[in-house]
Amino acid sequence: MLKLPYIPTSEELWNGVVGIYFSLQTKSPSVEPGIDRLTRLELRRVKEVRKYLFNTFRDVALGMPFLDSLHPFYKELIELLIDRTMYKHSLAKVGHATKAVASIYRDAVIAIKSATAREDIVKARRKFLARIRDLIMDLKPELDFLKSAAIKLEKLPDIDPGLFTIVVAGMPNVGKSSFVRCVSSGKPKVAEYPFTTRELHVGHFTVLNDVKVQVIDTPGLLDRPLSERNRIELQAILALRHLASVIVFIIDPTNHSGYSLSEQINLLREVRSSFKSPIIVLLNKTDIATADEVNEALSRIRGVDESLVTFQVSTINCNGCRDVIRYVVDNHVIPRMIEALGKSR
Ligand SMILES: Nc1nc2c(ncn2[C@@H]2O[C@H](COP(=O)(O)OP(=O)(O)O)[C@@H](O)[C@H]2O)c(=O)[nH]1
Ligand SMILES: [Mg+2]
Repeated sequence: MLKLPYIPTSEELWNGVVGIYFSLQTKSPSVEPGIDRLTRLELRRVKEVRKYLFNTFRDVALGMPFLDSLHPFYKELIELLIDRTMYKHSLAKVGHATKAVASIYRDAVIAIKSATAREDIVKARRKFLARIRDLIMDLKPELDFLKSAAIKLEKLPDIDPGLFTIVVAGMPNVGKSSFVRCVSSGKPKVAEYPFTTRELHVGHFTVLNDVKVQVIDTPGLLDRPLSERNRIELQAILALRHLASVIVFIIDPTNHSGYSLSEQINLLREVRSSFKSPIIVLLNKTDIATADEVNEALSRIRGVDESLVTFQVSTINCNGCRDVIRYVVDNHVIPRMIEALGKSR
């Protein structure tokens, strides 16, 4: 999702510098060149080194994401993955290194231009390369840190936080994946999610001609009590609140999922108190649920919150799923678009 620059190691940078020196040679090495030619060659070398390091440092310093301008969902996940202070420090240090390169270059140019003999040039070269090497090696901890940060950032889930997003929750086996399949136009995509062994399953559908809606199944995240989570896991789960325009919470009123109604109601209660997003509750498996099971579930749901909107569906054949989507579009997608229109001109 995030497009990241390549982060070289200190060794790679140094090799790059040495490579520039070797690739720039005098045209006919058998002839002993005069001091003017040596001077011109050496000036070209230091200039190329400056350009190479300047571009590389700039690409790293400006190419890595600027935390404060990221969507809060990504920002929260990134801050769980990497040390924010070290990240900012590392980028600042690499950015400043462009200035140090410029100053080392200026000194070298003066020394090379004032050379009157071959030895003066060799001396200027030694000094230039030693200073460049120190600069590069001094950046080692920061470059290593940024490299490992980039590897972690690449694993962030590939989703569009700007889309209207339905987050699907509920205990295992209640029919979450089936629901996502029912409403998605294509095959849901899999996105990695840091801190959990599982992934997100991301589906899409289009409403109102061409408004894209995203529906995310979160196996392993919103399917067991939040109170059982460790701190990091919990934060990774709660980052979803920046994403969830609406939560669809699925309950299996039959005993087929292996989880009792009470366990499911407890999770619903937790999700309701941890997320600000509106919640729509689906009673699933109505193809096999008895009237008693449905009524019992409905009354327990009302016990959590009188005003919760419920739908009865059967995701095995997608019965009722269209009604859910129509409800979400009419009551949440359209109002949000109208609100967004009001903010623009
Ligand atoms: N009878 C019945 N079974 C269903 C229904 N929806 C899902 N299932 C079954 O319940 C099991 C779990 O479904 P799945 O969508 O994988 O649940 P998830 O773990 O919440 O993602 C599967 O065996 C489904 O076939 C339904 O509406 N009726
Ligand atoms: Mg599933």
